[in-house]
Amino acid sequence: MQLQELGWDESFADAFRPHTENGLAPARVAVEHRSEYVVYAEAGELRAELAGRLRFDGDHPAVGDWVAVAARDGEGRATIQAVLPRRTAFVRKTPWTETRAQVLAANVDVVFIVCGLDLNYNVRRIERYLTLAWESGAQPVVLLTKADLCDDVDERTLEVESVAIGVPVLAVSAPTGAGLDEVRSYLDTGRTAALLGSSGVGKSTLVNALAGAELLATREVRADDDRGRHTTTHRQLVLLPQGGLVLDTPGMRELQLWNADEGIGTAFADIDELVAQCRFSDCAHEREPGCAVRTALYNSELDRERYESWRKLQRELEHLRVRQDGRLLSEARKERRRFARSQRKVSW
Ligand SMILES: Nc1nc2c(ncn2[C@@H]2O[C@H](COP(=O)(O)OP(=O)(O)O)[C@@H](O)[C@H]2O)c(=O)[nH]1
Ligand SMILES: [Mg+2]
Ligand SMILES: [Zn+2]
Repeated sequence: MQLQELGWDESFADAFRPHTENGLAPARVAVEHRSEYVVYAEAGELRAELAGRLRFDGDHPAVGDWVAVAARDGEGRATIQAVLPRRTAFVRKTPWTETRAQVLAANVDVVFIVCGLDLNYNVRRIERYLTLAWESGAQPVVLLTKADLCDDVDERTLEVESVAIGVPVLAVSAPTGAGLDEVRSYLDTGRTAALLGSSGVGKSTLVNALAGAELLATREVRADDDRGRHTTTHRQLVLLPQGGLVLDTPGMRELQLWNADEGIGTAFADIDELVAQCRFSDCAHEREPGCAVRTALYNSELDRERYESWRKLQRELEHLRVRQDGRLLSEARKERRRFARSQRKVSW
């Protein structure tokens, strides 16, 4: 495999330079299993485990990361010794109760937000994904799949465009091939796109259609059996035969926000602009005089559901901040207690 085909470039090469002296080789994380990774390197596909040092502290590599590996020739195995700084990262809060970040895709150039033009269609969900996509640093593109099952594709596309400001919206169909060339135009050699969206929207089917081969397993959906089964079980970076890489992900039941102050500002640039025009800089848009947001709602210049969607995401970010502060506090408290205990020992 050629590193350039895997997305390697000058700036990653610069970041890697210190590792060259230690005899390490660059590789890109393609699959993450519970205790093992698959990485793509110049030598080909390798199974890799984390060096002990990385296992116990620091950020674990995510799919899409560039890493420095010590390869064991002839065994097809390697040890990951370091993770290079990420250029972009699509991050959510883990779906579990703990307040931690989970990187779903690292170093992707494009985030494809995939939404089906069938029962799955939901513009509010698209706004949520857009918030994290903008925050990731990658370019967001909305893909509306199953266009062959929808009678008003143009209308839906316009509707999504109105909530996805400045974002390309493409309607695609795997069986008819409609829109696939446009999708391919984002996938030049060495470029990486992540596919994110609910289960069953057609992410893996799309990868197969782009590749022109059955690279990934897809699911047969039956009307009475449409819940809770995932064919794609792990995130996976796929090198397309014609060049370009796609990162396929299992369907997500929920996408909880992680820090996304910038992302929400860009995803809701229209509301941000209004907020800037409110008379008071800390306007809560409730009863304050001179509130540009309420005026826009009143004049129907701002859609009420979009506004509610923004409020909901803002509250979620606020809630997250409180919990992050809480976690920092309790960690600091634990540290103080440890310190106090060690002092007591010294004074004996
Ligand atoms: N009619 C139609 N069905 C599709 C399309 N894309 C995917 N499907 C079907 O939707 C189901 C789920 O597809 P899959 O790729 O497994 O979804 P994923 O969970 O997002 O990876 C499968 O039965 C596919 O055949 C499409 O463009 N049109
Ligand atoms: Mg899938
Ligand atoms: Zn206001």
